[in-house]
Amino acid sequence: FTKPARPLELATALDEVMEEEVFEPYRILIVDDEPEVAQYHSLILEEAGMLVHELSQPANLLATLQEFRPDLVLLDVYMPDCTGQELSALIRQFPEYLSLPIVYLSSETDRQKQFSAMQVGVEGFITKPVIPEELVAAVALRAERMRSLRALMVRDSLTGLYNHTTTTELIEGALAQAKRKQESLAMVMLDLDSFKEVNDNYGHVAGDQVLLALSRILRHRLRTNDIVGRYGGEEFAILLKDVTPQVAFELVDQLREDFSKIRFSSGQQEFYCTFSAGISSFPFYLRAEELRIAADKVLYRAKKEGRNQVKL
Ligand code: GH3
Ligand code: MG
Ligand code: MG
Ligand code: MG
Repeated sequence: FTKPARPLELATALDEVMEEEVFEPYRILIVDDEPEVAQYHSLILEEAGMLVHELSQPANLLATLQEFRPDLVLLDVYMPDCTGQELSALIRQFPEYLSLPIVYLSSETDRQKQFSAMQVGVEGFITKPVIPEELVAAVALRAERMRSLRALMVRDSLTGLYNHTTTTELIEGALAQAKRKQESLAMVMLDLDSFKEVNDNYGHVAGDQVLLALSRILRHRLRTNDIVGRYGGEEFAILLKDVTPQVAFELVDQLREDFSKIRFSSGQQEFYCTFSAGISSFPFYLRAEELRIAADKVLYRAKKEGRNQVKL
């Protein structure tokens, strides 16, 4: 048999979308009591394309970490008010900063002192004066590792979409923003139809392929600003920003129709798969939990009335 061209082309186009990642510059925080020293290091890193924030007042460290969200902290060891060790120990008290790379940047050349300074969970020691290439390489390597680790923590491993926890957090944030900007929002709860049967009839691997195809089409079609998460096993939560419920409906219904045309195969067998979706909206509902419950209720109605449909 010959397969129609469309699903294949679609699959390839979707693979390309998955490959392309937007590169965000590494965010580096430099803590040094001497602004000229910080500026010099900052310049080297900025020239390598990184985004640098300089901090000369260690007292503001925690607030700065929260606001700037660095991928790595470059820490001076000797400062008038406190030592680098004390600051590292402080940072490591917070679970969310346990894996944040901290690297000392100091003129201390005494090995023993370097070693004891690193006892508080610090990743490395770069001695001043720095060799620019070495500084860039040491920082880039660790910042990249931090990025990968973060990606693992926020995303679902099968689909690459946001996981349940991240989705919930992002939706809360988007809702707060919509309130400030007085914009509308639509929340979509989407669930694959009779997915247990898909697994039973075609196997778990084929089921995973369906999940992947759906997540790809969602990522491909929605705006980068929208939030798409794998909320549960075969359940997805989507938040569409600045749209009316009607526009959201049309968009999701088109997605439903296109997805239902994707042909899947398992061995010699071929099959199609559909989803149902329920939509709720802000400002009709004001809280994230209310939005989710409302969308869930509408989804339930879509299921009861025959599946493969989107309801408002
Ligand atoms: P409905 O149309 O009412 O939603 O029926 P359903 O069969 O989709 O719903 P049900 O909740 O009974 O079954 C969901 C199935 O999704 C069962 C579970 O094995 C499957 N599933 C959940 N996560 C995964 C996964 O990661 N991979 C695969 N292959 N299947 C999964
Ligand atoms: Mg100093
Ligand atoms: Mg289902
Ligand atoms: Mg379900």
